[in-house]
This record gives sequence, structure tokens and C-alpha cells, in this order.
Amino acid sequence: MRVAVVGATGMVGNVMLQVLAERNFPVTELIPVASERSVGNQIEFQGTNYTVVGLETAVAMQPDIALFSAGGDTSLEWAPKFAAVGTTVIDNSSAWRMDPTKKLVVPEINGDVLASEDKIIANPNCSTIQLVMALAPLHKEYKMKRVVISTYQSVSGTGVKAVRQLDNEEAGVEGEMAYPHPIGRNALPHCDVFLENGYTKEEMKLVKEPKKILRDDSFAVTATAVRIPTAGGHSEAVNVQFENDFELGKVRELLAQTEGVIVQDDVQNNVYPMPILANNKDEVFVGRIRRDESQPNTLNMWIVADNLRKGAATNTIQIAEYLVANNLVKPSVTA
Ligand code: A2P
Ligand code: 11C
Repeated sequence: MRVAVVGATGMVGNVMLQVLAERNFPVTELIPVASERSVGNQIEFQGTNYTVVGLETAVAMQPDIALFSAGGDTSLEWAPKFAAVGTTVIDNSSAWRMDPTKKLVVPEINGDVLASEDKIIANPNCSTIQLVMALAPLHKEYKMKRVVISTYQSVSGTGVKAVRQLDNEEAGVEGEMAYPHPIGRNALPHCDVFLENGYTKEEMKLVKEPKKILRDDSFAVTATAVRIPTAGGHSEAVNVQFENDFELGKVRELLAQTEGVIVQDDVQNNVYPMPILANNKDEVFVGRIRRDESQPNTLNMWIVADNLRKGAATNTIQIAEYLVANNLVKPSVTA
């Protein structure tokens, strides 16, 4: 496969390159793409140096697959141009996720919706992916009625500038601010922009995206998204009310049997998921599994994942793997 990585010099792009290499994705030619600032720079991938090109050059090269993580505006403008030359785009921005003509995919859950006609495929938001990985098996068994989520999101979700802000604050040096307030020793109830309804865009992604992925809008969701001074890894406190009652042992068993989910739940020994344990891992970690004693059929749990991996790069590449494995993308024959 000839694979373009759009945003190859960015935080997620960089992890995409690592994950492509680790998982031995069949890359015959890498096309690293970034802004004009980076064109001409070299990027090393599996022992070969590749030159960063601009978007127009990349479209002309007609890659088989383009993995996008260069912001929503770049995706809105350029994904259709790649699609028009036959490239299958997997987009990590929020640009296409809720477009009814585009698929929003977590391969373990709804990979089966993919077809060879899909030329622009959306990768869900990082906090959505880890959430639905844990909810999907429980929804299937007990049917969700209402989900209440509070997130504790790392600065890496915002990008390079925010990681630098935290580093600068910790080192006690002045620098550019990614957030309107200090993030060190602080918590900002503010992820992405505020919308007219008083929620943030991040909170509304958590409300809308799970329904599309689970192909069910019969359950209610509400969320509060909070940025905390962790460098990598998002955490979520999740309260789920089901139609049907459950046994905690069975809940743990269902989660433990779910591909891509690891249960870390042994409070006697202080075992529970934490961002530092999830760092650089592809799995979603679930713990603090307990009954909400304030009302029937309701569960509390704590979900942690590396937001740059399963939350972004890994899921994107798993979609590409699914397409290849099911013959939904075929390598073009080049001279
Ligand atoms: P560049 O490094 O040249 O600015 P991050 O989210 O970590 O800030 O990274 C964003 C990524 O998207 C970078 O690779 C960045 O390239 C790329 N990018 C940003 N704007 C554009 C654009 N207009 N065209 C192409 N790539 C872009
Ligand atoms: C965050 N979830 O941590 C965001 C980052 O919609 O893809 C990714 C934004 C998106 O702030």
C-alpha cells in the first residue's frame, strides 16, 4: 500500500508512523504530508528517509490510503480531493464524524459497516473511543438507558502547544499559552470550544458519537469534559444505568473477554487504571467497577486509555487494517 500520513510532523501523525511500523502495516511507500513550513524535511520510517511533501503534491501521487490528522479545516478541504483521485481517507478530525454519508468506526465494534465505496471514513474522538470500547459489550447484554461521563483529559489531546505550556509551567519558565489559564496544578472544565447550549464541543462529541457507533440512539448521554495536568492518557468516570439488572462478576467477565479491553480492578491491592500505566499501550483499561447504590441497575466504572494510541493513531490504523483484510482497499498497480 502507498500510504500518505497527512500531519506526519504532528503529535498524532508521529504516533501513526510508530504504529504503522510496529504493526507491520504493508507500507510499500510512505508519503509524509505536512504544512508548507515542513515541506522538504526528512522523516525516517522503517530505515528509509522520506521527504515531507505538501498536500497538492500528495494528491497528485494518488496514494491508496491517506491517514489524516492535520486539523478539521485541512480535512474538510483536502479529504474530498484525495477521495476524488481514488484514495481512501481515514480522518482523525471531527470534520466528517457526524456526516450521515460517512462511517464512524471503531473496528472491534462496527467495522462491519465499512464498504469499498467508503472513500472518507471518520475516526471517532479519543474520549469516545475508550468509552464505547467499554460500553459496547455491556450495552449488548444489559441495554443502556442513560450514561453520565466526567472526563479527566491530558494535555496531549490539545497538541504540541499545550504539552509545551505544561512543560514550561512545571519548569517555571514563561512561554506561549495554549489554554486561557494555567494548566499545572489546575483543572479546566473546558475541552475544545464552548457551544451555544453551554456545553463544550468535546462534551457534545461524547453525547453524539457513541449513538452513531453503537447504531442506537435509544439511550441518553450527558458529559462534563475536564482538562487536567497529565501529559498523556485520558481518564473517564462513567455512570451507566441499564434497563436490566447485572451481576458485578458477570460485568467484569464481559469486559475481560472484550478484545482490546483489560480489566484492572483489585482495590485491595490498589490496582486500578491510571494514565501512567496506559501510556504507550493500545488497550483500554477499566477498573473501579462497582454498583451505584443510589439507584437500581446502575454501574460506576473508571476507564483509561492512551489518547494518542487507541484514541487516535491505533484506531485509525486498525480501520486501515480492516479495509485491507476485507479487500475493501486494494493496492493500485504502479509502473
Ligand atoms: P506542520 O508541522 O508543518 O505545522 P499538532 O496537532 O501536533 O499540532 O500537528 C498538526 C499537524 O498538521 C502537523 O503535522 C502540521 O504540519 C499539520 N498541518 C497543520 N496545518 C496544515 C495545513 N494547512 N496543511 C498541511 N498540514 C498541516
Ligand atoms: C482532546 N479529544 O483531548 C480532544 C482531542 O475531536 O479529534 C481530539 C479532538 C478531536 O481535547
